[in-house]
Amino acid sequence: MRKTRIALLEKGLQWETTWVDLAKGEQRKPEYLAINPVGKVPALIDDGVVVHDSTIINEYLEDKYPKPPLLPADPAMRARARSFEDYADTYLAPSLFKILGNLRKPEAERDHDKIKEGEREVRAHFVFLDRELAGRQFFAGQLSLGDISFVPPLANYERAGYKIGAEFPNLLAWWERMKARPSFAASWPPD
Ligand SMILES: N[C@@H](CCC(=O)N[C@@H](CS)C(=O)NCC(=O)O)C(=O)O
Repeated sequence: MRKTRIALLEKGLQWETTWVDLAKGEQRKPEYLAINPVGKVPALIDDGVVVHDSTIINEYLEDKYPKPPLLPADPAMRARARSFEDYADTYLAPSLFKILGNLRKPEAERDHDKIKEGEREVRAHFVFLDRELAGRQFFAGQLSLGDISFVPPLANYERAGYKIGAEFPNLLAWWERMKARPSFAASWPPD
């Protein structure tokens, strides 16, 4: 998953990818369930330790390989970074899915009301995110797991032909900052 690839790249870590073909249901095969009993990707195997769920993998990487840090030192700012990490997964991604999940379907099967609903929700998220970035380079002061978790959903949004509007200047400047990082290009397309 790109979120985890970005964290690995930002920490200068090397990895090897083993692809699990979801369309063929390989995630439900006993060999994979022995690694991740939940039957989802991604999973990380590091020195024999198995970790699954992209958020937990990134937290593990931060604990095991603290330099360079992807969480601030101050507890309040760490909580802020984690809140934005959760916001990307729990709030932004489902709204984007209402749009992108439909655009992946043939035109005749698309639910246009759902797309409109997603677009309205995304706009409200952008209002919030733009406000939270006022006077800040990154969501929690320095680059953190919070910023990283927004990259895959927003990159999907752009690939679908959408743009973050100029009415969200702080969000737009932050997005350009994230896209300028070497980890952005190096994490896509997947290796
Ligand atoms: N919260 C999990 C979500 C994992 C997830 O839903 N992975 C999807 C692919 S993006 C998957 O494995 N789907 C296969 C399936 O549900 O059978 C994470 O961030 O790692």
